[in-house]
Amino acid sequence: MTSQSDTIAAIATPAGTGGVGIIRISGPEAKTIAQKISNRELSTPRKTLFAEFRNHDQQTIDSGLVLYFQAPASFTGEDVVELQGHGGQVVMNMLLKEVIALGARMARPGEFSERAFLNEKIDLVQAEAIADVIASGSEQAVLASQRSLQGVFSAHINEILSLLIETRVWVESAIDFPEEEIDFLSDTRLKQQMSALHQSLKKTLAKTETGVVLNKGINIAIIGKPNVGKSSILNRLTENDSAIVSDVAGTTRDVIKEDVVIAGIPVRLLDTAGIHKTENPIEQQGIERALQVQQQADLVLQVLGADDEFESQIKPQTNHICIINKTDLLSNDEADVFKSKHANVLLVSAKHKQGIDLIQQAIIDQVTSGGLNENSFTARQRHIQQLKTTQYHIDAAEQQLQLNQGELSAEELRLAQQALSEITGDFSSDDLLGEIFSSFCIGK
Ligand SMILES: Nc1nc2c(ncn2[C@@H]2O[C@H](COP(=O)(O)OP(=O)(O)O)[C@@H](O)[C@H]2O)c(=O)[nH]1
Ligand SMILES: [Mg+2]
Repeated sequence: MTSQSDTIAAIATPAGTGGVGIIRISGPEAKTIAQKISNRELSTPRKTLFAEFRNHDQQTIDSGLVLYFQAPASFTGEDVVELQGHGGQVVMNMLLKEVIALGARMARPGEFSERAFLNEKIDLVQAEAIADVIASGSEQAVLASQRSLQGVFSAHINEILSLLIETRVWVESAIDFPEEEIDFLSDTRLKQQMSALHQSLKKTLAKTETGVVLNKGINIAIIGKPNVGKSSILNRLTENDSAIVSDVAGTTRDVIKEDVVIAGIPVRLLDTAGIHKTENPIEQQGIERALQVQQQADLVLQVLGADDEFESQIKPQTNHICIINKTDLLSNDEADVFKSKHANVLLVSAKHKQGIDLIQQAIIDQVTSGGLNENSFTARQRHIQQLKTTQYHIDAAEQQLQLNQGELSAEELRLAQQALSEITGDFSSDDLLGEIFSSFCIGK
């Protein structure tokens, strides 16, 4: 970790041209540097001043607003100044060069957020949420990442953490007072506590999994034989004619990618070549790609045609949604009989726009536990891993408790707490922090 006694600066607005460009400076020299450049006294924090920004030769480089936040009441917890000038690459770079010449150094990606974390303005989950807000792929993802930023996800973690600490204290005191150990450890209240911990963890894990889906989005592959209507289904889901639909088998060869938002979840749909035996080398390549896409997808829409021997082809698989298309070719009786036998298979007619809502609902059901709501937050794969490790150690602690092994149980609980604390960053290595913040953009 670098020392925080230096002053960092970066262009906080995106590269390119725009009406306004912002340079952000944070650290002990921020105020002095900004005063020199603007030739203004920054005596009142949060007061907006208009100023000319001058270089060392007193030439005017730009003009704009100066905004000063006094430590600790700033984003980073340090003195922060924003110079808001004109949004041109060259003028911004000239201004930044001047700031650097006056004693600041270029900020690394994510360094402002990292300082906010190190100064305990935000926890690690909140810092990650800042990057997630910026990268959000749907309106729901924006709202959910704002909730993470406001601490909704952290509150879930802290709740489990306090349950866990309570349990630890309980078990540790049983070890410290061995004459009472038997009673302590076999106490039904301790068992209840353990089960409350389990429940709480399980609930949070499910919500976190939904949070990752919202954050990262999902890939869905549309797979099936030629001519069953895969491309037609893609077009219905995207509500435009992205893929060529034709009664000529083998029309789709390349993988067609379309991004849509389904009930708030950013989805990448992948339409593929129909899978069958063929001598055509181009089609063969397409089929190979289709199989690859199928393997890598988070979810597969397995499409069968109602004009084919479809019933024998239904093979329930995890992460698969089975769809019978062209059901306009079935009689009502045929459809009813089929439905009574296969409740989980969707009957659809892409041609008549029927059942598309069923596909959307099935997707949501598969990837979220109970859909999205106003409590959903965003999360990352890292959080799921830590929660699973926590769960593993709590399971082990429970087993040791059943064997009356107080010390081993206490050790497992300690490891569980450590794993959980890595989520919010109460306990974290420099490596982890480096990995997280280096993926941020510059100036954030
Ligand atoms: N009757 C009927 N025909 C359909 C339906 N969906 C697609 N088709 C037709 O089936 C043929 C193949 O469709 P396409 O989407 O290209 O299938 P793909 O090869 O699986 O991508 C086209 O002639 C479509 O018009 C449907 O729901 N009902
Ligand atoms: Mg096709």
